[in-house]
Amino acid sequence: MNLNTPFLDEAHLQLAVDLDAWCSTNLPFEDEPLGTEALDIRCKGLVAALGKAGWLRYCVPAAYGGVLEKVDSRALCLIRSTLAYYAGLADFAFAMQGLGSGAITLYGSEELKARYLPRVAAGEWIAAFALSEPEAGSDAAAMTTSAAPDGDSYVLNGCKTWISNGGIADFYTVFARTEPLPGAKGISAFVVPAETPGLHVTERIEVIAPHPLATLKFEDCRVPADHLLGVPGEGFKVAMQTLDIFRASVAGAALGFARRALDEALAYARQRRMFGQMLADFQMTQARLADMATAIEASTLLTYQAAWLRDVKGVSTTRQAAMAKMAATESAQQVIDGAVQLFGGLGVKRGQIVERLYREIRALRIYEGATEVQKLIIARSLLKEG
Ligand code: COS
Repeated sequence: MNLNTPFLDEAHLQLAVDLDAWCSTNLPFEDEPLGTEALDIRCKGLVAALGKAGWLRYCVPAAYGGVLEKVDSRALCLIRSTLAYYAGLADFAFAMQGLGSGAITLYGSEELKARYLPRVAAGEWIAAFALSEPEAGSDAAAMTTSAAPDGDSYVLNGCKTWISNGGIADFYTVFARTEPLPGAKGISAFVVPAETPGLHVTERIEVIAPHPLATLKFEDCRVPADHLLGVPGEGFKVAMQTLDIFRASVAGAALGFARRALDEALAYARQRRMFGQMLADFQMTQARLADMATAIEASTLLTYQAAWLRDVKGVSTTRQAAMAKMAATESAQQVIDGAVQLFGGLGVKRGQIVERLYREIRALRIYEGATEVQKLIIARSLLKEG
């Protein structure tokens, strides 16, 4: 892995080496199709293992059990990249601890932070982020889930879907309307413990690269007012600011998948004989490998630049995170497709690493804001500036 960029310091490089060593012994290649129950067990096991090894401590600040004073965007990207290189489900388990607790780190009261973050860091409690609804995916502000104030609590009603960790989470960061205002206005954010009466998991969703995913229903689900994150009515910004951090980390994961595909393609091209020579001897192969490597390096720079701007410059990185997510996920799809093509028939055979990568990369171009949403974000930011 070429991490020779000005955006990473010595501690990051050491983190990458240490995590790589851990992954190579703790994350063996596993790809047998799992039913919902086995998948849940595998995922819970991964969260526990990542917690025990201390990697989840990068998801929270030092004051609440973390390694670093502030959550470091570059560390998140590096960790996701390394985990994704070995096992998509391990990357998923790590990412969701961060995304599901990110709004607590940013906006939680002292009590909420002290209660939730150390347990997230230890891998004891599983976190989830509940924003999307059946009629509010890309258009997140179209959500209709309501949270009506009632005494010292809020009563939630509505439906959330595509919720990662749905069914195994110990708590959900939920976005709901506290006032009947249009669009992004009037939305608030809450921490909702999974055992809260009125919160039901109504459907488990199966996808091409399986991970726990569910639809949730809220029926008169009463949440204490002190579970509010930030100011009532400002929840949309809470969601967007959380996504600003984790979109860059999606780019990190895409880099890991793409790097693995390139390594697999290189190894195969060196040992596959055809037409009296090695696959690697064909100029067409060489051109493909060159394109793959260059795409990865370009995306690496964009990704760590976005993370560095947040960590070091402390500026808003909405546009750069969108660019990094779009570029890294789109190019990783091309890189992995190229690797599958080099493998020929073997590339689509179940059990091959490149086949698994081909399924794993696809959702990254959709979740946490599809490529089309990232384009909107980038263009709006440019136009606003002009
Ligand atoms: N940081 C802080 N504030 C932000 C922000 C950000 N990154 N992005 C938007 N806002 C604020 C805006 O400044 C605006 O505030 P004001 O009304 O005070 O000016 C408000 O939020 C509404 O913003 P905007 O008008 O841009 O909202 P839109 O409804 O047009 O939606 C997109 C914007 C499309 C970018 C948003 O809906 C989105 O990100 N959709 C994808 C959702 C997603 O990622 N879902 C995946 C869930 S996790 S798998």
